Amino acid sequence: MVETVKTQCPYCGVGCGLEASPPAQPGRAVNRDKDGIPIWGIRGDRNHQSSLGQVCVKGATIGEVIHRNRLKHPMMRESLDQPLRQVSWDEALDAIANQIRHTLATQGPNGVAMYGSGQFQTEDYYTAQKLLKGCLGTNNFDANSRLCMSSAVAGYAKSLGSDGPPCAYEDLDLTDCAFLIGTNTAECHPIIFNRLRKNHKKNGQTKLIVVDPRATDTSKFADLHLQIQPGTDIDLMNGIAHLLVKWGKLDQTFITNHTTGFEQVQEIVTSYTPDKVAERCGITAAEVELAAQYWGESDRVLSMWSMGMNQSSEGTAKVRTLINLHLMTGQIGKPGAGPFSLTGQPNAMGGREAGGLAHLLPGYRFVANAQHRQAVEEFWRLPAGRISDKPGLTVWDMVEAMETGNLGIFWVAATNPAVSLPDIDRVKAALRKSPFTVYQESYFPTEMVEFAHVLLPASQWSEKAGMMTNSERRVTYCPQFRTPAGESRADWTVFAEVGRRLGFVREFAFNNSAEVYAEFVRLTRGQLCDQSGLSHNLVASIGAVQWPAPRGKIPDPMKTTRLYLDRQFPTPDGKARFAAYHSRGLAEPPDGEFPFVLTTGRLYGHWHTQSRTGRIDKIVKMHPNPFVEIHPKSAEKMGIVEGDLLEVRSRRGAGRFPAMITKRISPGTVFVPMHWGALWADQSEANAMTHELACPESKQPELKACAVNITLVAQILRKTESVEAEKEFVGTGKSLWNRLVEGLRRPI
Ligand SMILES: Nc1nc2c(c(=O)[nH]1)N[C@H]1C(S)=C(S)[C@@H](COP(=O)(O)OP(=O)(O)OC[C@H]3O[C@@H](n4cnc5c(=O)[nH]c(N)nc54)[C@H](O)[C@@H]3O)O[C@H]1N2
Ligand SMILES: Nc1nc2c(c(=O)[nH]1)N[C@H]1C(S)=C(S)[C@@H](COP(=O)(O)OP(=O)(O)OC[C@H]3O[C@@H](n4cnc5c(=O)[nH]c(N)nc54)[C@H](O)[C@@H]3O)O[C@H]1N2
Ligand code: SF4
Ligand SMILES: [Mo]
Repeated sequence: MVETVKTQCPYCGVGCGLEASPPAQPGRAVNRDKDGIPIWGIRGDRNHQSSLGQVCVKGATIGEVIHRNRLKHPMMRESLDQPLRQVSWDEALDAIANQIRHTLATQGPNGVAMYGSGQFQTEDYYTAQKLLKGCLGTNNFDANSRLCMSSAVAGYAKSLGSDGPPCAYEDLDLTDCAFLIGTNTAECHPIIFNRLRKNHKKNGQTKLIVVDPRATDTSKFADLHLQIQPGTDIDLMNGIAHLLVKWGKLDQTFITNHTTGFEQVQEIVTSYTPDKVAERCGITAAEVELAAQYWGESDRVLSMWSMGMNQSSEGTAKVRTLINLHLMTGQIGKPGAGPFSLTGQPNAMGGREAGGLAHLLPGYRFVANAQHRQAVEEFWRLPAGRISDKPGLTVWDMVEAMETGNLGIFWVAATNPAVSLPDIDRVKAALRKSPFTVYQESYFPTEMVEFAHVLLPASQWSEKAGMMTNSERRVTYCPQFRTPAGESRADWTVFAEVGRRLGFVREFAFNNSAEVYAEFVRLTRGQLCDQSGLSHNLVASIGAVQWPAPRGKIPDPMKTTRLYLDRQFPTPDGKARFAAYHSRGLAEPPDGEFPFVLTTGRLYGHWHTQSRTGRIDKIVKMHPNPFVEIHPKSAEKMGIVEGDLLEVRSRRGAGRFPAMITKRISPGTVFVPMHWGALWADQSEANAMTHELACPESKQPELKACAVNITLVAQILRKTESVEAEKEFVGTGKSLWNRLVEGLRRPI
């Protein structure tokens, strides 16, 4: 009899602990899905310190979808206009190894590129780094974290000396001022939000500030919602800094002993008077003052942020400006306080630890640092100089390299770039030019299938064993408890097998993922993200633990760790760095032709491109179709009523969405959710409109803002008309979405 197993939720970066129990339980009917197939039961793990038994709808329903619509066999084709044919693993792996050899011979190592994901386990990430950066000598490994956390990574590294969120979830209970900026925590990190709300409700003194151009389920509970214009975060934060300086609400001792560069910040913020800031941000001066007052008067300020900050052409500057506020008030390195990035994906943190971006190496090391390269080369027993000193291509560089014929192989795993990259029509055109694209995926179909020459079935969470690190640096062991679907294999085993076929037999002599992890942790020894004291066995037996977890000390899973309690930062002089920035505004501001700012983001039930959540009835019912949020004033001016079909057009492309008229959005802004790719709705892709312009420091694209115009393309029919129209579609086999769009609306 298989027992209940403990694991981590494979969706968001909260990293809730889950318990999975087998379909058959003594004394109970077998747990089955709607088609009668036995499924594992999922519930929260009360002993997991990150979530204490809580789960949201995504985690709770994961059991319903892990077996459905799976990609089961390798498939191949010579060109994209041919149908895919089923092939053996041998044939597929040989084809990949041959293409890599051919590319190395004709284009050199930089013709090889891999695009991975924060949904990898740490072992997948590590094996890929060793293959690309070590054995093949190219740093062309990037991950979807480029679209997600890279501004946070750059901001932490530049301001504090290293990546690594310093805080812990326990700080949610202890803070007396939570500053939530660019995060819809209630929908996207719900269990973190619940925990914060508990403190907020119980303790009347705790203040909750939300900075977001939209009113969201998060801002609903705020004591102060600053509904700023998109892209004005730096103005606001410099405005808060201005007042803190003016009011003398500074921690001078901290500034003097533990930081450098405060003078520049002090100078730059002098011009950020409340009136000026209020005007730029589209809020009132009193609101700016109140935010500064809450910040200045609180003993423990905890700021949290995600994509409204990171996905910006000045993402790193936003993050560093936020960290400035913490440094000037000494709000870091103590319980209940600190700058706390909320990680998007379940193991984007592990990815960063394993060096999973084009400029990183394992153990929070950098490609550009000669000592770091040498340490990793020696560890991997590679010849000196094998690791290139140049950062690899970021994912957008890879798109451009496909356009110019500079990639011989583009290898994609655990991400769906045919939906999630900006300027998606351009991306699709580039993918069509790629001579050889490998796509490693668990589900079938997804939008990316259309662009794959080789399709490899990936075992997913529950079918492979590995580690994931969540937002608070807690590492959870995720065991295998189900049989892999069809012929699917764990991602890391595929990378290792290709490595062996290319002659790197010693490098990839791993028998299982525990051995991969054991090797990886040795590379973290003495680094900030030290987890050399951890192993699969240890974490499986004692439960999830936070790093730092150095060798020689048995970590205590009940103990909370925080970074920088000693106020020593991992910079050469041990001090944190202030950074003074003026805002440069949006990369593509609205103008006469494109008068609205389009912002994009998430909904509570859906996960990204819907490969899983689009196949769960309960969630589809929750969020049945895409839409565009538009303010009543704008709608009225254009004669738009709720449900009308609108075309949202930017300089790059357009999509069509039913209007959702709401005061949640400000008049000059519209919002479209990112979840509907070509597979799930017709012409409703958020990324048809977005652009690739990115932060110069983090190379993270500004997915949160582009300029668009709006036209009315079809009016919603009155109720009686729509019932008739609905009848016409019965039995035509069209999707509910098509029926809605074609049947319930009259073209203009
Ligand atoms: N339900 C659900 N949860 C998820 C995910 C999911 O797909 N679905 N994905 C996970 C992942 S990978 C990520 S990265 C996180 C993302 O989590 P969040 O960042 O919380 O989610 P988003 O909806 O992308 O964006 C957050 C907010 O940024 C605001 N925003 C837009 N522009 C600006 C701006 O200029 N300034 C400010 N201050 N705010 C702005 C938007 O209005 C939006 O409400 O969620 C994770 N959790
Ligand atoms: N307009 C707009 N675009 C955005 C964003 C936005 O806010 N607005 N957000 C960006 C952000 S923050 C993110 S994180 C990205 C997310 O974008 P994507 O990474 O493209 O989204 P997912 O749908 O999560 O894709 C992950 C895929 O991996 C597959 N998969 C799951 N488990 C495994 C596994 O173990 N192995 C393999 N090989 N495959 C597996 C899933 O089935 C799924 O198809 O989108 C970005 N794009
Ligand atoms: S909050 Fe995130 S980690 Fe927790 S159950 Fe929901 S999706 Fe999973
Ligand atoms: Mo993300």
